[in-house]
Parts: sequence; structure tokens; C-alpha cells
Amino acid sequence: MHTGVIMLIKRSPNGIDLPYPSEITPREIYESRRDFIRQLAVGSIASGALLELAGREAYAQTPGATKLAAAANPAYMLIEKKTAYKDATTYNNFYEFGTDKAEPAQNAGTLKTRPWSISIEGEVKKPMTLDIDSLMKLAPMEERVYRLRCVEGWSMVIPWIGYSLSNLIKKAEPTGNAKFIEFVTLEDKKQMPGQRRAVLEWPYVEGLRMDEANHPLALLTFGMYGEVLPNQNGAPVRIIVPWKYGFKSVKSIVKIRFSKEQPKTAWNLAAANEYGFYSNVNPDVDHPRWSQATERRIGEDGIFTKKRKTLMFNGYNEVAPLYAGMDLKKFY
Ligand SMILES: Nc1nc2c(c(=O)[nH]1)N[C@H]1C(S)=C(S)[C@@H](COP(=O)(O)O)O[C@H]1N2
Ligand SMILES: [Mo]
Repeated sequence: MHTGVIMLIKRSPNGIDLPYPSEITPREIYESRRDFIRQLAVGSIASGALLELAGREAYAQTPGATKLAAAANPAYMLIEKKTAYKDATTYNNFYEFGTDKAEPAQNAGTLKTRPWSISIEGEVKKPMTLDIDSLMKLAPMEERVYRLRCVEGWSMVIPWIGYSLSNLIKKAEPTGNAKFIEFVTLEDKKQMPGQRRAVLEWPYVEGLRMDEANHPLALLTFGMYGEVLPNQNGAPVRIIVPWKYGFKSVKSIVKIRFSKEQPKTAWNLAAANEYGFYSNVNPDVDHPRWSQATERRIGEDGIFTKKRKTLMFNGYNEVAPLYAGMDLKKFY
């Protein structure tokens, strides 16, 4: 599905930047639309994409929020209608600010995202503490439109901003013993009032196998919709692992630890029979209490709206080789 779009959008000299609306002249818009309609006519592109081309719409969000410049990476621009900014920032799971979907947006104002540093520890040749602003300069920022599928059965389509996590891993120089990587959220009851209740073991922890973490899709994420992350979405830095259920995408990270052993994970600690370490999106493996075969796209909640089929690996088939020979019913 991606190739069609790449063909019709003007390439910049480095071959990867898509133009921002402000850089597109009316004539280019006209011509690309014409090409696009031709593509539609030959049936090589999904019709929903037409809405998208009409402009990478000017994102209108939080008044006064810090903009975050990024070049769109065409290899990762999912062609689906993006979730409304309002929905993506008011319907959240971030238990550190409450278990209700509306609470993170209401309560996350107490989170202080500057100064902020991340420590890189464990099986690395270069353990270090990185200030958030230097971390943001480690690699060029890219915009990538990913689908996020929550284990609860809903999904969103969000334009994230960040760079492949592999850039940071490379800088840390993992030792030969580093087989896994663990991510730890901030723990501070003052800033995160939800941590006063023992709904999960704090701090929230998650982990990936080293080869998963090094997959180019795994995104160290600093922004969304053209701006820095709102607090409720995991400011100032989180990961997005789009082929896994949303809970693997840890928010507000303060520590990244490389290890020999598979790390513990917050949801596995809470309910091991329901949430495994891998947690790949998989329509064929039901949650013990509900089916995972379909999903509700946030923003499409009419009474007559049909649910969408959930795709294996959330549609990111390129990760399949990571699990070759593994029984994904066993390693759920
Ligand atoms: N620290 C932390 N990270 C977290 C969570 C959380 O409760 N705490 N919730 C997870 C879940 S269940 C989902 S679906 C996604 C939601 O991300 P979003 O609010 O940006 O859509 O964040 C994940 N990351
Ligand atoms: Mo989730």
C-alpha cells in the first residue's frame, strides 16, 4: 500500500522527505492530485488515502504547545484516516494519572517534563545519563503514521514523531550479554497521583527482546501531530512498538536497562495468564476474557459502524521473521 503514495509525491534530494503543506505550491497540489486520481482509477491505492493527500492537514492542537519539526518518512506513512487530535489526547491509558480514559488528560498537568534525563544502564559499554534535549538530537526526527492497537479492542492512527530506537541502542554499545532491554517509567507520587493507588506495581516497566528493540519500526517517540508529546501521551519520551498491544509502548521513560535475562513487565506482573511478555497483536489468540479478532477504531463509534478486522502483527508483517519458529499461542 505504501508504494503507491511514494510514487506520486515529489521526492526531496535526500529522497525521504515528503513536503509539508507550506512547501507545496498550488500547482504541485494540483498535479499530485491528478496523479493520485489516476492511481485511484487503476485501483492501486485505497480510496481513504484521497482524504490524506488533499493535504497532510495542518494539525491544529494545543494552544501554545511546542512545535516539533520532522520529515515524514514515506516508508512508514500508514494510509488511513488519522484519529482526531482531540480523541488521541483525551482517551488515554496512563494509569499513573488514573484508570479512567479521561483522567490522564485531566491530571497529567502535574508532570514536569523539564529538566528530564534518561539513564542507560546494565549490559552496555557506554552507560550514561542523557538529558532529554541531547537525546532529542541523537538522530533526525521523523514523522511516522502508525496504527496503535490497545489490548482492550480499540485502535487509533497517529502521526508520531521520533526516530528508530536502534539509534540509541547503537550509541549505548550493548555488550554480548545484552539479550533484552527494559524500559522504566518515572516513579513519583507527587507528579503522578495515580501511583498512590496500587493498581499496578510501580514504576511501570516493560521490555523487548534485543532484536525486537532493534527493528526499525520500534520508535523512540518525542512528539505527535507536529508537536511535542502532550503529558497524557507520555511526555517527554516514550516508545511506540506498533506491532504489539499498546501497553508495550511505555510512556514517560526515565531508565533503559540492557540485560541478559528477560525483564519483568507491568501487565504480566498484574495478570500473568492474561498478558505475556511478547504481546504481539494477534487476532488468532484471544485474551482469556474476550476475543481479539476485531477492533473499534476510535472516532468511528456510530451504532451501525462495523468493527474492523484486527490484523496479524497489527498489519506490520515485516516483523514476522522475528518470530519464525515460535508458537505465538504459547508466547503470547
Ligand atoms: N507508563 C505507562 N505507559 C503506558 C500505559 C500506562 O498506564 N503507563 N498504558 C499503555 C496502554 S494500555 C496503551 S493502550 C498506550 C496508550 O497510549 P496513548 O494514550 O498515547 O494512546 O500507552 C501504554 N503505555
Ligand atoms: Mo492498552
